[in-house]
Amino acid sequence: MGARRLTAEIKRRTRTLGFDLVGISPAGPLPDGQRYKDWLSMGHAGEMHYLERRVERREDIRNILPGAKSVITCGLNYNTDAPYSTSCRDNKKGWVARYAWGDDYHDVMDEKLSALSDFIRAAAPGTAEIMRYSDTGPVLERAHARYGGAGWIGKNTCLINQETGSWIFLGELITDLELEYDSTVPDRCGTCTRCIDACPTGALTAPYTLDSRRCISYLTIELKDKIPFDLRDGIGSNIFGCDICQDVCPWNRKAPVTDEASFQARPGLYNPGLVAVSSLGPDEFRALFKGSPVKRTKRRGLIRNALVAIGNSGDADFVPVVNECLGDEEPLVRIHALWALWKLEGKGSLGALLSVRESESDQSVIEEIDNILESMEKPERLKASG
Ligand code: B12
Ligand code: SF4
Ligand code: SF4
Repeated sequence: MGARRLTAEIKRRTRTLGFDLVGISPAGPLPDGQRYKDWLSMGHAGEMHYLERRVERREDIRNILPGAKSVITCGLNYNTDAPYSTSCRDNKKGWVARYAWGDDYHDVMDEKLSALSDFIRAAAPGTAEIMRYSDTGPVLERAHARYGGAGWIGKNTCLINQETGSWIFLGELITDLELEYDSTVPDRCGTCTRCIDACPTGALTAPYTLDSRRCISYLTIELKDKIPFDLRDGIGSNIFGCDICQDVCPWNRKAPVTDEASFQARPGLYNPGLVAVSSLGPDEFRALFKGSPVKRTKRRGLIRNALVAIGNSGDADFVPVVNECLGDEEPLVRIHALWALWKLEGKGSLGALLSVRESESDQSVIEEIDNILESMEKPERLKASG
């Protein structure tokens, strides 16, 4: 089969498999490699040290598959018809990012990419190699998607497609097959800066530049340790990931809704109650998040995040659940419970803080108390704590 016919057949198959986007680009050195290295050297990857490894593979995909000729990028819509985070204002609830409401996309994407790979092998019997990735390897997925014409990179750094918006997962097949290639599409951000203006932690430090160390998605999912003191206020009610810079994007205003059943919100994951999340025991956590992206934070990380949201709620009804968390076996939970208590009660929390300081043996928790006590001395911090 010739390259033209094979390309058409592959694209047709991506549609029947349920993919919403497809774009094919030639394998080879990416002009974006330098951008990537600059990003790393600015420290923007934070603690995600795996991003510093195998840079040469990200720069040129042929270092993953020698002899690769084509990258077939596939996109899968995960948007549902539930309202955006920017319209949910109930301070008793936390926000889980849209991408994490249903089943883990890595599994869903892998199944479809594997089926596409089987199809290509059958259609082109001489094909030696096909490799597949979806957030599972050293591949600059957005860059390949852009070169395959699947969309442009927005100022929020997401891949945006004119028809489908940016609620799209990416995955790709790398193959030694020669195919017909798509052209890039123009950047349609224009003069808009909504995402930059709306980011509550200033993570979009410039158009097209994201500093992970300030991004709520990083702070609530990737960061395993305590959340930096001064960034907690900006996290608002986000307890797993963040959708704000996509919620405000005009290209998502009319984003189509997916018919992928596995991305529909599981019960309890759309805008969950903060009391319920902070009270999860280890077994409940495991059962609720089996096969869900949320399991990545582990129980202690999710409760850490919920306590930050509670601290930001300004709602004293949460004090009993915060007090429960002060007795949690995980120091990470105790640290953020102390902070939440301070945020909810201001100077009224002083007695509790001092009494915990007497009995606490974990150094990181003691440090947190000292930080809070120091902040109490500063009137501007006190004001912020309500
Ligand atoms: C590390 C990582 C993160 C980090 C850093 C994100 C970032 N913006 O760099 C954190 C934890 C913050 C994160 C957050 C999210 N992530 Co993430 N993440 C990744 C991961 C693993 C690597 C990305 C990376 O290498 N970043 C470093 C930067 C420098 O690279 P880059 O963003 O890919 O940009 C390159 C090109 O796009 C190009 N480029 C960038 N800007 C421009 C501008 C111009 C003009 C040009 C010409 C080129 C260009 O050059 C860059 C360097 O080569 C990818 C999977 C993968 N393997 O690619 C998923 C991925 C990017 N994440 C994804 C998702 C869904 C998210 C979240 C929406 C999840 C959430 N709701 O919380 C947020 C979105 C936050 C945001 N605004 O980006 C999707 C994005 C899909 C899409 N439509 O864009 C990916 C592709 C996973 C997937 N397979 O679907 N993520
Ligand atoms: S995901 Fe949230 S914190 Fe991260 S850049 Fe977008 S708006 Fe900012
Ligand atoms: S909000 Fe505006 S600037 Fe940001 S990605 Fe969307 S169109 Fe581009």
